[in-house]
Amino acid sequence: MAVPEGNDIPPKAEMKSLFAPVQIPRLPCFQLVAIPESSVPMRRYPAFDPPEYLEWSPDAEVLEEYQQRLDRDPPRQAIIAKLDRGALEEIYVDLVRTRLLDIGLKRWVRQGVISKAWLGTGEEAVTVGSVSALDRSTDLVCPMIRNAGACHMMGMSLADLFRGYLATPDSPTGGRDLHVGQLESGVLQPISHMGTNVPVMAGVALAFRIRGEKRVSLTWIGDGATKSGECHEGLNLAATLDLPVVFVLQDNQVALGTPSRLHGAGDLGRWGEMYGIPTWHADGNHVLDVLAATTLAARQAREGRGPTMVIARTFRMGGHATHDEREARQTFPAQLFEEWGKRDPVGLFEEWLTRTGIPRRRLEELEEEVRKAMDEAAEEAKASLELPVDPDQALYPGISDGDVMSPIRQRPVQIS
Ligand SMILES: Cc1ncc(C[n+]2csc(CCOP(=O)(O)OP(=O)(O)O)c2C)c(N)n1
Ligand SMILES: [Mg+2]
Repeated sequence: MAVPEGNDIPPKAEMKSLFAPVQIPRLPCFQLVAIPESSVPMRRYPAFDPPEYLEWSPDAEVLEEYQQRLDRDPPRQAIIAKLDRGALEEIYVDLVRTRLLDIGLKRWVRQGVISKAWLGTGEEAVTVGSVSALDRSTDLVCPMIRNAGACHMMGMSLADLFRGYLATPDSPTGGRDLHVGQLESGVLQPISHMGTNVPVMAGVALAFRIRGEKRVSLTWIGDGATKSGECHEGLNLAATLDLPVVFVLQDNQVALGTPSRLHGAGDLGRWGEMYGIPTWHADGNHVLDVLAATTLAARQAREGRGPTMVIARTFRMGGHATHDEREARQTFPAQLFEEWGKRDPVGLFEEWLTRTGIPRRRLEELEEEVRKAMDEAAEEAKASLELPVDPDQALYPGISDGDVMSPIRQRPVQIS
């Protein structure tokens, strides 16, 4: 898709002032370098970004906390120290791609191409960090609405993700559902009902164990979803049977229009304990911290020592979906948006990378590549709108024949 003419996507502005120098202890693997005077921040999109991101510049205190988070924890630090430049750049690309997918969808909503989109702006690090910790050639994930990044990270095409929204006949679900997945890529298609994916992913983990495979399954659970009966049942099952599954509790402090303090009592941070599930806490806006915590959690699950949990606290910077952004901003005090706005997971990681010596122009280059790929994928998906929809195609081949369900053994759902 061509970038729209006009002033909604301005050229990169020069950074007005560089932030105050911060004393950051050196990681063993990285040579910290002075930030070049000519550095420019990541491209911002005034028509689509949360207001707190528009004039984003790194906050010295937040940045220091970002570094110290790893320094305080030697096992996590060791995991991060092993990431080479290629791996770090890949994580950056995954973060930017996840952000730009949201922006592409939001643009479509504005243009009337689709009526609504469920986005994960501000929460990208939870998804990108946890998927980066997996063995993507064998493990299996079940993403929720804020985890679209998992789909492209596992290998689904961006065009297919756009097609999911367009419900075209060639979309991953044949146009039947915007919750998409692709088993060949290790992505189990979720269903909308909150909490139901927890017992399903416990079942997937049970299948891995019965087959004697060293694979893990992973799913994300929203703070709101923790209140569902299925979620409780699934966690209990996984814990009782010691299944190799990782649960990432994505606590964005809100469920639809209800802040978490109103939808639950007690300390969500101790939630895993209730089931006897070992838990790692992570800063949900810190992609490396989530990556390191999930690596430790997945390692333990893969060793056959039962399910594990990562609790990642973050904040939803937008609405539940594009339709309620205004209400969402009224749900919490403006100050909270300001505080979490300073913790833009993409901006913070970009700053961290430049301090490890990756030139900012390299990051710009990567961002530009992602932006182009995103535009092309959106265009490619739109071309699928030309495909005729077969009126009989409302049936899942192999799942149902007319309105009669096929016997379970004839259904095509197979995890290879
Ligand atoms: C069983 C069930 N009840 C209600 C809904 C409607 N619903 C969709 S998302 C959502 C809130 C989810 O909150 P949370 O689990 O915190 O995830 P988040 O949207 O914050 O990522 C609700 C109530 C649903 N999908 N399923
Ligand atoms: Mg939530």
